[in-house]
Amino acid sequence: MSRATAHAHPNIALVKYWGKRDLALNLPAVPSLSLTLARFETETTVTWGTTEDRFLFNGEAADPTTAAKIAQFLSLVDPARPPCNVDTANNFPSAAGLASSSSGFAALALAAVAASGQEWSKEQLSVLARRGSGSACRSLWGGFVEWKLGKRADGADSCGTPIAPSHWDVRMVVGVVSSKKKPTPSSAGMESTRLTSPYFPAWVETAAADVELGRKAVLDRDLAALGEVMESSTLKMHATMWTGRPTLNYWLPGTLGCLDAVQALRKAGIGAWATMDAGPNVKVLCLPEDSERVAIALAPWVERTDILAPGGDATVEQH
Ligand code: 2P0
Repeated sequence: MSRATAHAHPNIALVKYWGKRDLALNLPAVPSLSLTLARFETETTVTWGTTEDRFLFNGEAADPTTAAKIAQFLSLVDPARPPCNVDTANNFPSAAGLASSSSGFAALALAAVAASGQEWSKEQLSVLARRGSGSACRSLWGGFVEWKLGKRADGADSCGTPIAPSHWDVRMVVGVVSSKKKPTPSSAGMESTRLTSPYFPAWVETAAADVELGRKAVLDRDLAALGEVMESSTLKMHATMWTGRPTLNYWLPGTLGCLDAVQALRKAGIGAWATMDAGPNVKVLCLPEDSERVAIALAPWVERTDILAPGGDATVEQH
């Protein structure tokens, strides 16, 4: 029996991932770019070689769907694996568009491979994390990370890669409009959008150029350029969701309230740009000195705000 514990932070996409070109391997239709966040994290302990599979999620037995997904994921680490225990917990709301699956599968990949006694490169771990959840491949690294589209049919080159050696000290102000579980899981929403939105081809066509703009903005530390491409990618993604059949809308009235507040801040000369994922919550990119003011502007529309700095790499220790 051997045991390892991993810690990973969630990431928020600045240029978004939405749509898959291969469902089984979880290969994306578009490249993407993200920021890993500090403070919010998943802690996962894997015990390799127990008497039966037992999976705990935030202290309770995982539901059957999650348990099946974890069991399958562990078998990717070793198809002849022994029974395992997994104990995973988040210090932030799960399944509310706050990217809990990104830190979840990054931590599970790291802990499972270490507990199994194997040594994999970070790229291999990122490819594994991607199989659990696409966005998880970006959470192996801190700061700004690109998820390459890749060319290979087996997906071995579709993984995260850090794009800036040192962090640029920006802030994400996370406004929790609702912490309820989202009604449509991302995978189902992506597939229905891909199959039915007439805007999906345009979404795919413009994604690489958006990642280019985003990468350049990060390297130049140009917040306005990064904020503009982030908002544009966000609105294009939601436009493809809305125009699918059936339509898919993750926003709530509070989401629009936050967007209005961000536009008012910009009119007042504050550099603030908004992004939303598969949920109603709004994350606002800004500089550290503006973050309190952004949080105050969001307050009428949200349950809570968190001001988050860029986070570091995922880590693991064997014990
Ligand atoms: C992203 N999202 O780039 C996009 C933007 C939500 C909107 O990745 O199906 O949990 O497991 O690959 O990664 C959320 O979806 O989806 C997501 P799967 P994932 O962050």
